[in-house]
Amino acid sequence: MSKPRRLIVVSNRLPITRIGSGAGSRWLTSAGGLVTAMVPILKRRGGCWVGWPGGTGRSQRTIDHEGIRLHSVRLSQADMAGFYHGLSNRTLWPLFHDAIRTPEFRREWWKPYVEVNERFARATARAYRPGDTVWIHDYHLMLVPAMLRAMKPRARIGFFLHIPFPPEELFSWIPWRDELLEGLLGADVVGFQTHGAAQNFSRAARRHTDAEGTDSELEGQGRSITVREFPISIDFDWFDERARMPESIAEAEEIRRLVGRERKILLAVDRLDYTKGIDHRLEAYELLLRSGAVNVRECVLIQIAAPSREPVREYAEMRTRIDRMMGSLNGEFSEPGRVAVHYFRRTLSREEVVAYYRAADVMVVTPLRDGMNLVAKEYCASRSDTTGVLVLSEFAGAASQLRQALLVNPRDTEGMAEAMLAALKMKKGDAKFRMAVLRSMVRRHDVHEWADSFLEALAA
Ligand code: ADQ
Repeated sequence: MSKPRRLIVVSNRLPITRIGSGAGSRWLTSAGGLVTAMVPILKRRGGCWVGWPGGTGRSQRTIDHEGIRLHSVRLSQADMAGFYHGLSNRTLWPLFHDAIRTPEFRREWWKPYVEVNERFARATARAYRPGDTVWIHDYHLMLVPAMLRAMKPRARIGFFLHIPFPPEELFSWIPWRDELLEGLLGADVVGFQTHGAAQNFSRAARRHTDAEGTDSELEGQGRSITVREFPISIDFDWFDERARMPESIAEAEEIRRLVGRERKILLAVDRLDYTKGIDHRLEAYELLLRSGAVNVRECVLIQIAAPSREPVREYAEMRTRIDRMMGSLNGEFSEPGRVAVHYFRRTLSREEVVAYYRAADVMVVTPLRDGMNLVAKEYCASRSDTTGVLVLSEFAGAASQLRQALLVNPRDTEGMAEAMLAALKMKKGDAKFRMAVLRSMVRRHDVHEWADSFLEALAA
C-alpha cells in the first residue's frame, strides 16, 4: 500500500486559542469536532494547518503545537471588518441560511474578502510540498481552491462547506456569484453536509459557469470535479464515555435536584445565532404553558446559549430580543421556587454540557436552517442510558440522518408545542427504542468516518 499523502488543513481559525497575555500566555487546543477529527489524521499522515490564530496583533508565523505545525495568517482590524464581519457574516452567512436576515452586498467588503483569500492561498502554497493533499474548509475561504490551483496546478484540493448551500434562486442574488463558483470549482472534490446542498451547488455552477455534467460530477476547466454530501459528525466515543463517568452522573443528578426532581427538563444548547430558532422555540414553549397541558410544576426549560459574533448588529439585536422574551416568559408563568425557564447566556465546558445532556428528558433542537447541527448528535451520544427524546427541526442537515427524532417545522408554533408535549409524555418503551436507533446511527457515522470518507474521495 502506498504511503498516504501529507495533509494540509486550511480553515479560517487555527485550532488553538490564546490564554492569558504577554510572556505568561500559552496556546490551548480548541474543543470542537473539526479539531478532534483532524488532529489524529495530521499526526498519522504528517502535514500542517493553515489559519488565523485569532486577534489582530502580530503573531508568530509558525507555531508548533502538540506535534502539529500551524502556519498563521494575519488579519488586521480592517480585514476583520470587511472579510469576516462583513462579507462572511453579513452577506454569505444570512444568504446561505435562506436569507433569514437580509444579506447585505457591499463592494467595500468584497475587496478584503478577495485579498484575505489570496493571503490564505499564498500561505498554503508556501506550506505545500509536491504530493500533498489540501483540505479547505468553509464559506470564509470559497475562493482559495481556484487561487491555489493557479499556484499549484497538480495539487489534490478538497473543499468542504459546513453551512447549507442555498437554492440557485437565492444564490444568484450575490453580485460575485460567478467568482465564488469559479473559486470552488478549483477543487477536485467539493463536499456538502446534505445531498440537497450538493445539488444546489451543481445547478448554480452549470447555470453561471462553463461547467457541465451531472449533480455529482462536473467537468470544468478541463478537469472533473466530484460534488457530494459528507454529513459531518461528532466524536461519539468521547461523549458516550464522558456521559458514563461518575462525575457526569453526579453533576446531572445535581442539576435535577436543583430544578426539582419531579419536573421534566427540556433542554436547548445553541450558539446565540438567529439561524438557531431560539425565539421560535420560546414562542412554542410559551404556547405550551398557556395551553395548560403542562405547568411549571411539571416541567422546566433550560436554555444555554453561547454569545457569538457580537460586533454584528443582527446578533446584538437577537440577544436583546431573547433577553426580553425570557423575562416575559418567567414574568408570566413562574411560581415561587419554580421558574418557567432557566437562561444561561454563556459558554460552558464540554464536560458541563454533557452533564446537562444527561439530565435532560427532552432535547429541543429547532434551527430555522442549519448545515448539520452537532448538538442533536451530541445529545444522542451522551444518552448512554438509552433514554431521552430528541425534538429536531426538519431544516437541520441532521434531520436527514436522525429520522427517529420527533421532526418539527420550527415556523409552525402550534406544531412545535404539540411535539414538545408529545416528547414530555412519550412512553418509556417508545423513547428507548427511538434513542437506541439514533445512537447506533451516530456511533456508526462518527467524525472519524466523515473525515476518512472525504479523504478517500479526494484520493480517488
Ligand atoms: P455551529 O453553527 O456552531 O456550526 P453546531 O453544529 O450546533 O453549530 O455546533 C455548535 C457546537 O458548539 C456544539 O459542539 C455545541 O456543543 C457547542 N455549544 C453550543 N452552545 C454552547 C454553549 N453555550 N456552551 C458550550 N458549548 C456550546 C457550524 C454549522 C453547523 C455544523 C457545524 C459543523 O452551522 O450546521 O453542524 O458547523 O460542520
